Parts: sequence; C-alpha cells; structure tokens
Amino acid sequence: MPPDTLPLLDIAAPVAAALAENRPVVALESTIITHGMPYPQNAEMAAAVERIITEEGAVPATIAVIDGRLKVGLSDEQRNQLAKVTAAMKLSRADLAFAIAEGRTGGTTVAATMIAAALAGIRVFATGGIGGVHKGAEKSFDISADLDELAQTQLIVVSAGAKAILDIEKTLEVLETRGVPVVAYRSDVMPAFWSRTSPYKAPLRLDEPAAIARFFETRRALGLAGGMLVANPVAAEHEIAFNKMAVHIAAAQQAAEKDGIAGKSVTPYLLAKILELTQGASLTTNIALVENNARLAARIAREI
Ligand code: PSU
Ligand code: MN
Repeated sequence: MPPDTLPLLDIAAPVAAALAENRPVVALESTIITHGMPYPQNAEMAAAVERIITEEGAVPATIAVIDGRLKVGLSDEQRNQLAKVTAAMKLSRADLAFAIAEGRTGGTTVAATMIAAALAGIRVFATGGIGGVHKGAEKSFDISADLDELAQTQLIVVSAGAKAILDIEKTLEVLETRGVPVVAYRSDVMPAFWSRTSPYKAPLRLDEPAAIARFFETRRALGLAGGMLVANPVAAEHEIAFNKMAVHIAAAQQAAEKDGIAGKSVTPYLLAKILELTQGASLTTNIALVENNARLAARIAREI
C-alpha cells in the first residue's frame, strides 16, 4: 500500500481482522446501491448479498465514499443510510479522489471499487454487471472505465457478464486486446446479465471455484498485471430471455437518444427505463443475479 493511502481508507474491523488472518473477503460495489436500483429494494439487496457472503464463510466488504472517507466495509446503518442518499455521486477512477478531497458521498463503480479493494488487499469482488462498450460507441466513444481497470488491477470480478444494454461483442474485443481473461462459469456462451445466454461464445470456460482460483494464482505467478472477469449466468427461474430483453433495450436506447443522455448518466438512465418497460421484472432478475454472483465470489475467495 502506498504510504499516503492508509489515512484515507477506513477498513471496517471485521474486514481488517479477516485480511490480517488471511480469511476470505469479498468486496461489493455501491453504485448499484446509489444509482442502479430504487429504494428500498437497493437496501434490501445490499443486505441480502452481505448475508449470503457471510453464510458462505467469507466476510463482505461493501465499498463506498461517505463524507470523503473511502470505506471498505460498511456497518448496517451506514449501508442503509447510503441507500437513501439521493444526491450521491457515481464514482469511477476519474472522480474517486475528487469525492475524497471534497468530502463528498458517492457509490463506487466496478472500476473505483476495484481500486479500493486492491488497496485493502482484497482479491475477489462481486457485482451485477460490468460497464463496457456502449452500443453506438463508434459515434459516442462511450466505453466504461471498468474495462481499463480490469486491464490493470489484480482482482477477480464476478459478474453476470456485460449488461445487454452494451455492445457485448465489442466489449469482449476490448477485453481481449487489453489482456483480460473472460471466464464463463459452467457455460460455453456469454451470459447477458438478465439472460443466461447470448449469441456470443465465451472466451474461456471453467466449472469449479477452485479452478478459477487456480487460474488467478497462475496469472499472479507469471507476474501478469490486471484482473479477470468471471461471467456467471443467472439461475434459469429468474432469467428474462435475450430476445425479449432486446426489445426493451432498443426502446430504452431510443428514449436515451431522444432525451440527449450522455456520459455517466447513460447507464443509470437505461437501467431505470428498462425497469419501467419490464414493469419491475428486470429488477427482480437484477437482484437474483447479484445474489448468485455473491455466492460464487465467496466460494472462489475461500479457494484463494
Ligand atoms: N450493473 C447494474 N447496475 C449498476 C451498474 C452495473 O445492474 O448501477 C454500475 C456498475 O457500478 C458499473 C457502472 O461499474 O454501472 C458502469 O457505469 P459506466 O458505464 O458509466 O462506466
Ligand atoms: Mn460511460
């Protein structure tokens, strides 16, 4: 850890104890709380994933910036408070330090959560979906900083793949170029967040948490920088079929264009729109897949 970092990080006592004793810890992001889901489902989801990780024998560490402090592990009260903040910032690599320097409060994206988790010495991180290359990126240049972060920060990120609001094919191309392994869990094709399958082949496949841990350790032993992405399909009973989602996604995209949405507002806007168009079904699936990812992340963390 760089010498100036320690005073900026608040590592919660249970997380610090687990790290000191080499027990498994799973990091969790908080943009999904502040910008990804409405209240109170966001608070319930955030509590449920921590419970699942604990049941699986690991220690959860939800990461966020609260009043300028970079928190690694939140108390129940801090987590519930954050779920109610309406003016929280959405923090990525570009503005994480801004929020700390200015004493602000914000949810950390996959990129910012990876930075904080790595500083704390955490190796495994569970989220819903990562950011990626947006559809129409050839015009908008909208490519999430999550991809660059995966290329440089050594962590296993467990997701349900790239959200189908993104261009999955281009997202996979960028990850390959940047040397980020993409491993589908027990699947030959990429899951697409709400859907178990997509038309895109998975670059790599592994079927056991121990095998994922072994792959990660081998990369480390070779001195390869950067993280890896695990794509974990949502359970069949919770999925919304790819073709069905495609219709809603296209409608949401059209609305975003009409409303002139750009920059970091794009992802939260599309998620809210899709929630509306699916009459809440997308949220039920979103919660189920985050829980599913938390479970797998805890099992991988136990093997490391
Ligand atoms: N998945 C969700 N809800 C979210 C996100 C992902 O279901 O809110 C967030 C994650 O924090 C991810 C971020 O890192 O969206 C990507 O945003 P952008 O495309 O602006 O980089
Ligand atoms: Mn973006």
